[in-house]
Amino acid sequence: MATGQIFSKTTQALFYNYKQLPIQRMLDFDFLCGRETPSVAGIINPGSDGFQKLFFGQEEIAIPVHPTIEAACNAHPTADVFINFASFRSAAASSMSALKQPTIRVVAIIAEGVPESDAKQLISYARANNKVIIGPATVGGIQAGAFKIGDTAGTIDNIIQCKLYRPGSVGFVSKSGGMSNEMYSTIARVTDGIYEGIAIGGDVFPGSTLSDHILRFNNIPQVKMMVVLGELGGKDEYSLVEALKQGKVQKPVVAWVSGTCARLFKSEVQFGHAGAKSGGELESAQAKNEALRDAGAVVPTSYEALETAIKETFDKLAEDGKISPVTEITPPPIPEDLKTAIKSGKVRAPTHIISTISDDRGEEPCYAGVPMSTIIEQGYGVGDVISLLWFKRSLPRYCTQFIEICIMLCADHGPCVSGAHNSIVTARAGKDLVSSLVSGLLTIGPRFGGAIDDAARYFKDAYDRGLTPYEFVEGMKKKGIRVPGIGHRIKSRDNRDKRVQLLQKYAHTHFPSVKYMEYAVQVETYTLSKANNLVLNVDGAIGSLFLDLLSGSGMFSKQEIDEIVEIGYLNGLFVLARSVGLIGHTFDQKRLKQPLYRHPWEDVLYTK
Ligand code: Q5B
Repeated sequence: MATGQIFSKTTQALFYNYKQLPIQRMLDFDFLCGRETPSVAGIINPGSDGFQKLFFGQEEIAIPVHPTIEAACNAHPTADVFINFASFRSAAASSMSALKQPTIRVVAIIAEGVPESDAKQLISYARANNKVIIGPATVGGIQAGAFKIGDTAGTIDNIIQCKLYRPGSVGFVSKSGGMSNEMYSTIARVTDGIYEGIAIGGDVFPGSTLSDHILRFNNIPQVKMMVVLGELGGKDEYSLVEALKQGKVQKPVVAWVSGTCARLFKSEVQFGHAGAKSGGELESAQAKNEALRDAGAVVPTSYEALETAIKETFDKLAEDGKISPVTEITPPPIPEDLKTAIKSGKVRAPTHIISTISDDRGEEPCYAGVPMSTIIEQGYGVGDVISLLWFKRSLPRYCTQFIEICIMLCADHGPCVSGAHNSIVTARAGKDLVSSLVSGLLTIGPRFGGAIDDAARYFKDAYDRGLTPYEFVEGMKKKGIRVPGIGHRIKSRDNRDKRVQLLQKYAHTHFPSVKYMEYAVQVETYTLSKANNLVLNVDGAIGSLFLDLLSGSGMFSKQEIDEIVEIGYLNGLFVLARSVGLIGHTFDQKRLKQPLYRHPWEDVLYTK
């Protein structure tokens, strides 16, 4: 393993797997320390590229995202730390690939549960190539005032409290990441603070060991003393014992191996880390503490006494003039995220969207206040869902059934109508489902399927004003407007539209009143006297009957009915229904592998 410093105030890292929070925490730490460049040079998000927006102080910065480790290393040749947030399944492969990059010097592996055989391969490759691994199963490490890995040291408040924004004189190494947070606080209380802190991780085979880091700290002039927090299980601490005995460590070492309570258990105990289990006597916390003490480390009699031992060691160094006083600085405040500030009630911000029909923030989505489980458990149908999302209320069953009938009757009307034709031509041009569907939907308008709203508007106006069918139709003619809802290309007096008859029959049976529909039939009687195909068509039947539904159900005020007609809700029924058919036609053409459509010349009148 390399000796001395592994990080500095200009160190930059590549971050593997996009995790917004730890990256933002690194950048916040950078800002706190007064770094000029962000410590994250690039993000590797396998398979995707682009940029990710994050904050550097108050400014937003765009950090490049790369699809592969190689691409990231090529783009950022000075970034020499690889922070691996891959899952335990892919951590080994991605770490090996990073170690093989000539630009990468340090690899931090966060994942727990990396197979031991994989860890051994990584370790042997790193040692042979003079690279440093921190982890697996680690939170990472920190060089105070310079560089921090991921979530190390927790929140900004904790970092400020532990004075990690500026260097102190203590080198700290532990197995546990959680305990390292606790120790940063302890060390800040009784010394001038941390110079560098590393959590090597709790696995049986850590990428770098306690003694690796102690020997490294020994070579860093700014580190004046070292603190080690080991734990029961394994023999890692004995390599430190050896180094101490061989006089390889010249600076004071305060050490404690936790897990002395294991002896209170009758059988073997496994603590939180994979490596922390009470094995033979040699692996016990007591034996390791004893050995460290014998080798010359300052080892207290309990964890509680560790703080005093650190203090006494530090005070002695200070008395001996080996520690120069740290220049205290006031770190700049980190701007609070808007979300956090809103949550704490400190600020308020205007919203950009207002929505009243559905809410997905709770345990389950709600449509107009009705939870999804109620919709399913109480057997709601599509009509009920439409009634909740369009009309924001639960309509009586006869109304929602009418909506469902409209959807079923208008779902399709064969391949020759405008919409289906367009979808078919589009599908045969090789376009995708959405394009084919939309191409069909775009034909819906005043002549085809989109006459329901206008039918409702004109029939309502004429009926409410008490116009006779004659006055209404002739008035429309004078204005040059065809009566919406009247007329059909193939349906006629002698070839009635079955859909219209079915809708009328349903309404006669279930609706309290069908006054608008009866008026539309009177209009039809008049238009039929002019031409055979001027029948009440499906748009006209739905438009007039929906007026009856709205006014007869007692569920809508007069003002609400006017608004529904004015806004134009009712073409939505045809759009929704016909989408079913247009999708069907698209699938049909694709299933039949139909070639590109070309209209025959003989079907076109070429004229000048
Ligand atoms: N005349 C539907 O016309 C059609 C008149 C009229 C007064 C009228 C036409 C029309 C209003 C819009 C409407 C919905 C274009 C139709 C639908 C869904 C569908 C479709 C499918 C499905 C048909 C001949 C003479 C002229 C006209 C007069 C025509 N309509 N007068 N009021 N409404 N209707 N659309 O057959 O004196 O000779 O000049 O615009 O409600 O889209 O199945 O295909 O499910 O997919 O082409 O059912 O009625 O008749 O244009 O040759 O006119 O009748 O002024 O008189 P046609 P034209 P004149 S349902």
